[in-house]
Amino acid sequence: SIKDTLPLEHGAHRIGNRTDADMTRWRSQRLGQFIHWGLYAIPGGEWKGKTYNGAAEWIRSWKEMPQQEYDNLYKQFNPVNYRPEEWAQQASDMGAKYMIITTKHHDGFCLWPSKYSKYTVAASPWKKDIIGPMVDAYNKKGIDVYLYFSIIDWNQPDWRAALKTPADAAAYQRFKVFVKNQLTELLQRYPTVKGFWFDGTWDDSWKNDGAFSDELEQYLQRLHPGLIIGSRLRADEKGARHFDSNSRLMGDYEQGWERKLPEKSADVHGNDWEGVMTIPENQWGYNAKWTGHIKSSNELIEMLVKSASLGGNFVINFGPKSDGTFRTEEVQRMQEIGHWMKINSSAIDGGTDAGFAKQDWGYYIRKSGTDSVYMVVCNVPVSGNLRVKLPAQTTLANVTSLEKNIISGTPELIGKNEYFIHLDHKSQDAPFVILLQTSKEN
Ligand code: JFZ
Repeated sequence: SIKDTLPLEHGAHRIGNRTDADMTRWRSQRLGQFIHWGLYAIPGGEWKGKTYNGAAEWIRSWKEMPQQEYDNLYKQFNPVNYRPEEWAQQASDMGAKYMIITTKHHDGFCLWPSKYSKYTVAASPWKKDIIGPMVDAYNKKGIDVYLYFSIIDWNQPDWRAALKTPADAAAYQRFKVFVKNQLTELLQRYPTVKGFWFDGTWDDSWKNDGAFSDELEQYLQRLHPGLIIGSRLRADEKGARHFDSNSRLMGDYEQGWERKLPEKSADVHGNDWEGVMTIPENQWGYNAKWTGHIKSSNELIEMLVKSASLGGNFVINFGPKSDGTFRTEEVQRMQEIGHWMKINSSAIDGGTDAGFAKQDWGYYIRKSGTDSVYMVVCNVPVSGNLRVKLPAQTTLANVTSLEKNIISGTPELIGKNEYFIHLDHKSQDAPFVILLQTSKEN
């Protein structure tokens, strides 16, 4: 419920979604790859034979892990099997159109040789930049790169979660200059990047400084026109995050969908949005022991489909090992999703909400701006009859399946604007797609 009652200096600066070419491109991409890679891949959720139960990239905050020992892990960072061209090939084969890489997670370790920090790859045995070759390799495959950047920085003495004293305020002032310097440096070093994926913005120090997040966002977008920044960077002057105190989205898309997805169209208020998803329950960085439920490729495909059907992007996270290779479970999912995308990606690319009444068999996805509506069938009814109810004044011009031998005969008219599509083969091992060409009745 948008109420424009409060005058805000640092609230949303735009009503509705961006319509420029960069954002239109982002909106058409729909499938992304997230990569969490850093020093946390070295312990991989274990320290001195003990297993950490939290997310692997948070192991530094575990009481069993001496922080000094964690901070010295940079002396072991040496991913001798890092092949960015292979990463990019795998991502491309999966069907990812963009990727997000952790340039710096909460621990502060920089995967690029930042001139503003000593705590970088340059000080590690690896010595070399990780980010530059990655950006080049992915771009060569036509994949856009976004830079994850944590505002929380456990390595910077000036970083504060809260400002309790004038000394804290002075330190944080210096920290903000440092943040701005690092972000400027990243854009200067990697000019082809399409945006930043900010994180670690929930502390009081940050959210009580809406003016700074506002100025920073505007500064970055002046420096790099078209740059895409999600809502997680921002707070307004009253400390409201993502949405300002008048309930308007700040930033370019809603960035709060984290290991959960919207259920229905009303949940996203017409805003651009992106969901980020882990394969296990809650592990972003590499954890040697995955426990709990591990999502299958079909589950991830269904989430991708659901996201596209609700006008959002879906980003699957991977946590490479410290040597620079991916665990087999992740490789397998990339390949299986890629296999599915090779047949069905036309249902995903440029997909958006079709505006049709939801049916139990799955999801409708409209190719944005067209009369093509894809039915992605995830739950096959035992009757073999897929119910399709068209909106008023719409007729069915053509029905085809993307894979052969799925539909039997022609659709059966069973009521006004309502059909059964009969299936030939009821048993399927993955979601399958039927394309409806619709037209408006005169
Ligand atoms: C953050 C990080 O702490 C985590 O390590 C990972 O990088 C993830 C992508 O982002 O974790 C969050 C941030 C926000 C929410 C949950 C976890 N949230 O809004 O629910």
